[in-house]
Amino acid sequence: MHKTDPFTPNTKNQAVLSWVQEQAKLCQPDKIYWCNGSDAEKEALTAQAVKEGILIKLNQDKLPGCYYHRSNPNDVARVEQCTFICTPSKAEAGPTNNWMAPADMYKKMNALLAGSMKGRTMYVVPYLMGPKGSPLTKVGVEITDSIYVVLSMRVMARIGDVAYEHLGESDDFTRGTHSMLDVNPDRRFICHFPQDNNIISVGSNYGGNVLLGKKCLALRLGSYLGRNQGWMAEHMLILGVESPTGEKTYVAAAFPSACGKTNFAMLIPPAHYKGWKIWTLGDDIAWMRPGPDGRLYAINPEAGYFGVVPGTNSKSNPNAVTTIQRDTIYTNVALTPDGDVWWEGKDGEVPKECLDWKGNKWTPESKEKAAHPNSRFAAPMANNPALAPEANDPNGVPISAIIFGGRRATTLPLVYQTFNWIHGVYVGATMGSEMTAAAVGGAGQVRRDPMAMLPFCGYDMGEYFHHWLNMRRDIKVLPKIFSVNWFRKDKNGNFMWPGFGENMRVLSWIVDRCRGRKGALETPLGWVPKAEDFDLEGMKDFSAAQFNEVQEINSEEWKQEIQLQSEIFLKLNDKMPKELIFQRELLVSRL
Ligand code: GTP
Ligand code: SPV
Ligand code: MN
Repeated sequence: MHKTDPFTPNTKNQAVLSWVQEQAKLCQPDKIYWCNGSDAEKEALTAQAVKEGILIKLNQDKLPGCYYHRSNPNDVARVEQCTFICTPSKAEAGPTNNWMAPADMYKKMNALLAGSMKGRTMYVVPYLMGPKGSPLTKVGVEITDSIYVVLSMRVMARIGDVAYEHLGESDDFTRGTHSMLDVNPDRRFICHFPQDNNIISVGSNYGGNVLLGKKCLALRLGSYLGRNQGWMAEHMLILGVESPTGEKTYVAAAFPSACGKTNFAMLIPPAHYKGWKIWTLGDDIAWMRPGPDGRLYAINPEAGYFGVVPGTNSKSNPNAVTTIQRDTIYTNVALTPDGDVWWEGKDGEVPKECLDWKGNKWTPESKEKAAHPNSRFAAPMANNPALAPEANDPNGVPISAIIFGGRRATTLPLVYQTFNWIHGVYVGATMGSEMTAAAVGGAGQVRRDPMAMLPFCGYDMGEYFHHWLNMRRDIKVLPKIFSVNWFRKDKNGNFMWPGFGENMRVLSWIVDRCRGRKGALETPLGWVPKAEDFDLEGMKDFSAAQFNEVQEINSEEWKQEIQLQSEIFLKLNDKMPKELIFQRELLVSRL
């Protein structure tokens, strides 16, 4: 709808209008700003954010359209302890989620939100999760008092009038209310009300807690809706592998937070893969449903990347380096005197002096890191040189392989293929990973993170496993399921596998397996590549003997691993599908 000033509503949708009025009555903002997603709006809001000191304009010659943000130092990652699933019964949220009864949580949130936007502007951000015209696409409206959230949302989602057009007169949209309050960890809550299609987030201004289309809608509410409606919302990247003859194979992969999805989705193959090309569909979230031909089709509901910055360089991820050269919001990296950004693991020289992520003077002698380990970029996917043209296809792409991978220093080999769908679900359900800086607390500890969804499943995890098993009936052409581990270490604590672009070698074997082109060896875990089938060409520092080491299956370690899996079996006890209990027994007997 055409509008002349941002302070008059730009929609006639009654449900949106009355809900916004209700929230305004509660939060009492000075003004209500109705976002339409235009470029003029971006310019105006960016200028406002710079004026208020929320964003710092970076060197526009080096980084056109790029801005810098420092968060409150107490607010740098997701907060799982403060994340709640508010279903009528505790059982519905399950034993792996924090729970509070909806009425109690609404009461608590309303008390915190009351008058919270006095002296502030309330921004109304309509957005789409998914490409225009897709049957999976969802409409959300986020209310926020953070201009940083508005500007990040316009990178991460398709915002503005396009969402109101999709919504029409319907009241079927996800309501999301966000207020930073005073950014105090004691008043930080990320609350989901699946039955009401509602999200309330207070006390934070960090991505995963406040960009409500992302983890809150696309994963927590999405997984809940998907179970009821027969589709899947997953913490997965989506990529396409194109062969020299133009054959395309699509792969989805679930790795926990900060375990390599963005890097894998943007992979550039080693030099001798002439004519091979990897296309990025998505780097964090996949929505998947069975298509009319019985295959499993995936879309990426997002429109941008909210990626881990440290370690990004032209060796590890050249496509990301290009992607974040323009129109990017950097959060919690270091700032150099010439208005450039810096982080540990960046190309080029270490700056002699800069300001660290807290704004303090930093030199190479400093003990602390210049960039926070969970510093992030928000960049539009359109900047990615490897963006697949199909990324905007409303039908999505047919998935041939699903990969599960964690961060494991021991035990887990580089790659194996599961025997079938049920076995694959077991491998996903029991996967473990070392915790990372993407969530507050516990970094480095191995924990069970089923399908990389432990922090993101919006209902009982045991029911979620049942849903995975049930999907087998609706998907006629089942994707093959694989396990990978890029992070195995040797005795000296060094990664055994070079990773990054070299992961193409693993991907290439996976594609060949999906297309029935390569044989494999049966092991107790599953199918592994025969030595002669695994491409080591051109790897100067990696021998066939090293390949055997990184593939080693150590039965002592596996006995311990099965013990560790008890963590999830005991926690979910009566909800654990019997198929998975049997799979565990089968693994024990094979070992
Ligand atoms: P979220 O955005 O938190 O969901 O994370 P992500 O899964 O997209 O993780 P990302 O690709 O950003 O990688 C996070 C960290 O893993 C970075 O520090 C990378 O350098 C490291 N990493 C990624 N791929 C590899 C790899 O193949 N080998 C090794 N050793 N490290 C990797
Ligand atoms: C993750 O933690 O898995 C992320 C970053 O992708 S955030 O969006 O902050 O959750
Ligand atoms: Mn993620």
